[in-house]
Amino acid sequence: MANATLFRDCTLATLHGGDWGLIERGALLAQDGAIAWVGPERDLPAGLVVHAEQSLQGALLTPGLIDCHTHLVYGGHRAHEAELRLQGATYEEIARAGGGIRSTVAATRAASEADLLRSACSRADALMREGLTTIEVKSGYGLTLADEAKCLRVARALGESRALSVRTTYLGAHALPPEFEGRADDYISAVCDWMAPLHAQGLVDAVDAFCDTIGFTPAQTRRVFNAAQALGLPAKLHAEQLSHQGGAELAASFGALSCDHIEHLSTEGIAAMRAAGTVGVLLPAAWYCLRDTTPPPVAALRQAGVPMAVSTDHNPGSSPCLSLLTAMHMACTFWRLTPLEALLGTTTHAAQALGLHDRGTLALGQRADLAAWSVNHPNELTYWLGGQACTGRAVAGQWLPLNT
Ligand code: DI6
Ligand code: FE
Repeated sequence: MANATLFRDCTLATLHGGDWGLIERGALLAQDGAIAWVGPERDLPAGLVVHAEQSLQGALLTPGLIDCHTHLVYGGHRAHEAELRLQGATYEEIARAGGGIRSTVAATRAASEADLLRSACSRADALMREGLTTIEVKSGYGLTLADEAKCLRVARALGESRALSVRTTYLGAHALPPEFEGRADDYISAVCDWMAPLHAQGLVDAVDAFCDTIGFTPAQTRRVFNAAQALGLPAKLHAEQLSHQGGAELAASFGALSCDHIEHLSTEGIAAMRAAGTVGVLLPAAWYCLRDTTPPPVAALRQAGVPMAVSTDHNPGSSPCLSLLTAMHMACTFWRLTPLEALLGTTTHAAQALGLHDRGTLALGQRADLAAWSVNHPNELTYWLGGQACTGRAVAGQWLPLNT
């Protein structure tokens, strides 16, 4: 059945052409889930078929926000490790002592699918209160075929239980599970073997790996990417987070959608990403929580024209962050992104980092995924720190007001 909702009485930030694309007193028609008309209200063509009207009461309307890098599905939490870090222990020391990712792996394996879904839904709810309409969710805390499948099924179920698009990423190469101690190459063989059955179950949209000193080597990462390529799955990479490994060049050589973290990215890595059209995903909340001091080379990325996305990296270890607006604020405050770059980083460029071409701007034919905000100008989205600026979302044209 045809369905057309006219959103009116709003200021639009269309992000057209990579700019704010502001339209005062704007209107937007969502028809059958997509944007069928957008522009100043006074230019609305006569005779438009409209089934429902939604006054946004002067709100700012942006594309719905996209969190393009999260580890949302896991059991337990690691508040005790955060406390150890406050006393001086480093993330790497905790990981090497058997804590870190491995402790979450144990809790995730022990958790039921229902429990994992419950906790993931409550985290997603927090993100959706800030205008989130699309989220990427990585596996990587199961590390057996059955447990990776379980986590990816939970991610898919999240998309069924909430008005939210979910993209899944297989991150089997996240950490070495205890049963493979001393046999990292064997584990990578298993990670590659599991990929086809997971993909056959419709559980995998992209493949990621953690290429770092406490993760896997570039050679091991290459094996994972070769397996992904053979299945036609796009690559993403946790690259150059704690050290420089040349992971960015490797990922770019596979045409990766994104390289994420990239604090220790080299000039060669930037050039390779630029040539491959790979997005640089900035994760300031992880950097902040780990009290890191090496910032990603934002000015060089900007100068090279590498698109930058911004994400929470939500995970129980390095980034228990449930606020994409806070991550955007941090990207501006710590790394001097402009407020426009931060918003592009959670809309247009975040969509690109997920290989999605149907969202991220307010343009004809795009999905009508929208966020409404009680602010006058989009630069306020990275100005306020906390508060409740989001007044509602629309997902595929369906208006979902926030009851504050
Ligand atoms: N980098 C990260 O930021 C997360 N994983 C990774 O490879 C952290 C995961 C964790 O500490 O649980
Ligand atoms: Fe991560």
